[in-house]
Formats: sequence, structure tokens, C-alpha cells
Amino acid sequence: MNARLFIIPASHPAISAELMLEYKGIDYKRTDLLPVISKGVLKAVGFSGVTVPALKINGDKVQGSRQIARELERLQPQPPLFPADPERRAAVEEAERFGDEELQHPVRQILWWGIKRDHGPLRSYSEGAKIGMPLGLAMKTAAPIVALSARFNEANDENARKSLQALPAMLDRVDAWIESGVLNGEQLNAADFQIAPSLGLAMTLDDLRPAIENRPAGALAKRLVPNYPGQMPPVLPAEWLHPLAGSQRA
Ligand SMILES: N[C@@H](CCC(=O)N[C@@H](CS)C(=O)NCC(=O)O)C(=O)O
Repeated sequence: MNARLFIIPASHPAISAELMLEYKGIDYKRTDLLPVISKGVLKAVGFSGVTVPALKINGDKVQGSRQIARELERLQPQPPLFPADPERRAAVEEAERFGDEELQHPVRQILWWGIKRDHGPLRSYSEGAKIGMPLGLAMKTAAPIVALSARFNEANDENARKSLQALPAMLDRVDAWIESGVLNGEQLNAADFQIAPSLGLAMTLDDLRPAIENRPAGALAKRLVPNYPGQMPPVLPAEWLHPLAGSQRA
């Protein structure tokens, strides 16, 4: 198979796509893009949307982590990303939908809020990426990219705070899916690959890691993305973190 994946370093849905390609044993080449600039590049190479992950595979273009999951399953059914049993498949698809539509964006908004506040950690999220220029230089010119990304993702105070308030209930849902065997079973599935990177990215924030790492959701992230790139020292106002205080389950 001839596959090229377009990503932004440390993008959680892009890591979902990488994990699924690896799980399927499909060799691929990777093009690393800077946020914002990625939109123009994706258009230039013929994608209709402006987000990563974007995959060119055997001449076709597939965009979006869930669409990529289905295309990989179609092209190479083994090992499967979805259970054969219809009821179990429906449960996996619901967890996958939740990961994409409900969990991904709040984590993205919290991250960009933090990077907007302190550009310093940005470099750690790009470590090892090949963005076509030295990392040091890219970081010196990062201010407009950070400002635009924060604006594009509506990572303002109100939304960052709302995202933090929503996190405990979302972690409970992930734990419940793990306890009922929908997630983190012996046989991994598309929902595991969708959700674990969002948890992994959240755990790169020193402010959030304690609320996640010791619960089932944290175990899922450690299993699938033990070395998630990036690290952000404490940056969120203590008062905003109150909703997470009770969610450090052992
Ligand atoms: N829900 C979509 C989200 C894709 C998405 O929003 N990706 C972000 C990176 S995490 C992106 O490409 N943003 C454009 C930018 O940062 O300029 C998916 O799972 O594919």
C-alpha cells in the first residue's frame, strides 16, 4: 500500500491515525506540518478539508480520524478495528464518536489556552518532528501561529474553564467503558485508538495528569501512548482546577 499521512506534531487525532496504521501493519510516510500553515498545505495537495489527520492512500484522500479508521478497515480488515458482533460494534462506535465529538476539542482548547499563556512548552510538543526548518527558528516565529491557533480553536478563558468543568464527567464515562469491556480490552479497537491520544495529550499537562494517571482512563493512555510528546508545567489558575480535585481515583 502506498500511504502518506499529514499530521501536526502532537495532534491527538493525528496520533490516533498513526496508531491505527501501525496496528494494521501498514507502512506509511509522514508529512509534519505546523498548525495554521497546515491548512494551506492540505488545500494545496488536494484535500477538501483543512484539518489533520489527512491520509493519501493508494491515490485516495481520506480526512478525519473516524473516516480514516473506516478506510483502513475496508482496505485491510485484519486485525479488525471494530468488533464483528453488531451490539459490541455499536458500543465501540458510540465510544469512538464520544472521543471524536466530545473529548477531543475540550482537551485541544485547554492545551492552546496553556500555550497562549506560556509559549515555552510549545517546543516540547514538536520534539522529533520534521517541520522543514530548525525547531529553534520555528519557535522564534511561533507567536502568530499560537495566537491564530488559540483563536481558531476558541481557546479563551470561558471555554478553557468550561472544558475543565466537563472533564471529570468525561473521565467517568471512559472509566465506565473500560469497566464494561468496551475499551482497553485484550483486543484493541477504533475507540481505544480514538480516545487514548486525547487522554495522553491531557496528561502532558502537569495540571491535569494527577487527575487522570491513577484511574482506568490513565491506564489506557499509558498502554497506547506511553511517550506522548510534550510537557506543560502548571499554568492553569488553581481555581479553575477545583472541578478536577475529586476525580483522582485510585
Ligand atoms: N475531529 C477531527 C478533528 C481534526 C482537527 O481538528 N485537527 C486539528 C489538530 S488536533 C487541526 O488540524 N487543526 C488545524 C490547525 O491547527 O491549524 C478528527 O478527529 O479528525
